[in-house]
Amino acid sequence: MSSLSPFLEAASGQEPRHTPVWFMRQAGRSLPEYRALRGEGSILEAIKTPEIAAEVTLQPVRRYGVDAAILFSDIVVPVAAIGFGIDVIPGRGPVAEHPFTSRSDLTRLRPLEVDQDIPYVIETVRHVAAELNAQDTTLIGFAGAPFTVASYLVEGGPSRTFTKVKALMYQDPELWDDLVAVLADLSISFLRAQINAGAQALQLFDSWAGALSPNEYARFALPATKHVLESVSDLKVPRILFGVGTGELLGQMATSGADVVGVDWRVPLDEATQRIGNHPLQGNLDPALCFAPVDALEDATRDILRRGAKAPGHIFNLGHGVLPETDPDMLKRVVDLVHNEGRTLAKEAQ
Ligand code: 1CP
Repeated sequence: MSSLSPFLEAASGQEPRHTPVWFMRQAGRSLPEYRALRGEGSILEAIKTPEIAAEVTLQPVRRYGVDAAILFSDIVVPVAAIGFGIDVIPGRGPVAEHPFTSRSDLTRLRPLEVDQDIPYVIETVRHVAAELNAQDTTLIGFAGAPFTVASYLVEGGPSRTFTKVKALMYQDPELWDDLVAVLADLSISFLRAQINAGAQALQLFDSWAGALSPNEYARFALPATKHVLESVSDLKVPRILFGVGTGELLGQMATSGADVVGVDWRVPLDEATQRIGNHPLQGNLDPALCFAPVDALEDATRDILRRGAKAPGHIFNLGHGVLPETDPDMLKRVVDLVHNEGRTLAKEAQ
């Protein structure tokens, strides 16, 4: 038997013992034990408390038996830690007190000094890695891709239209390039710190890349994303790149240096693998289907397992994060189905 976990087997294109599964945002508000532990207030405070952050990271592993834990953290942790002035408002998301508007704002973005700025992240990772070591569960570290982090800094908060970001890209492309270069360096330091402390895989979240056209993605987002992924290749851990609404970008994402490409629910995985080529895929159950009748949820899960078999490796996940109102029992059903039937359905479909 291989010494790799099922997650790492699938991520490296080997045949896993069972199809691995985890859920983006699995540690979040859908778990009563999370709400009980965390209470009110900014998530950034919880992240700064290693005992709480480690416990929250482990809660979904215990409840669901997922194959990976994702560190309880946020994509804005590095920019917050260097004092850009950003907080995460409950029910809303990251909000910047003074958004990034001009060249002088670059002075508010200094390099990350891991030991001084985020010692709590290192401590949390060490704690979780030690606990998971005895199991076959992989710890995933993560960071935001430069475009998606920039969108919060420039818009000042969550956005649907990305008007300020696009205005900046087109008005002052050199300033944009300088901004994403600084954010790339922050994400590189953040990822390296997590892997050095014991995380065994990494995911780069470019959640809002789907707001860009293929030309915009090629010009304004992909180069900095590539730089991040290539700068961590020496760490020899699987690198996952994920975004939402990226159907028309999947071919470019495959050239980013990512080992595994995350796919949202809009593109069936057999179609996605034609666009992506020879990479394991991660995805892609619509998180809203957890609110549908159980039969529909299970049929959709089986369909994804069959289509995922066309890729050189499949890590089951949702197509985006767990929605806060989700009934945890529905996710438990998905995990059990993927573990019990995943390999059989995949073999039948191959
Ligand atoms: O399982 C987990 O919950 C792991 C921890 C995790 C991760 C992977 C959190 C905690 N945040 C993230 C990444 C993150 N943060 C992303 C990429 C993933 C994705 O697309 O869902 C993004 C876009 C953010 C920014 C963010 N932070 C938002 C989205 C706002 C928007 O633009 O719509 C929100 C709501 C947050 C707050 C947050 N971060 C994490 C949690 C559990 C929460 C909820 C609030 C809380 O409990 O206080």
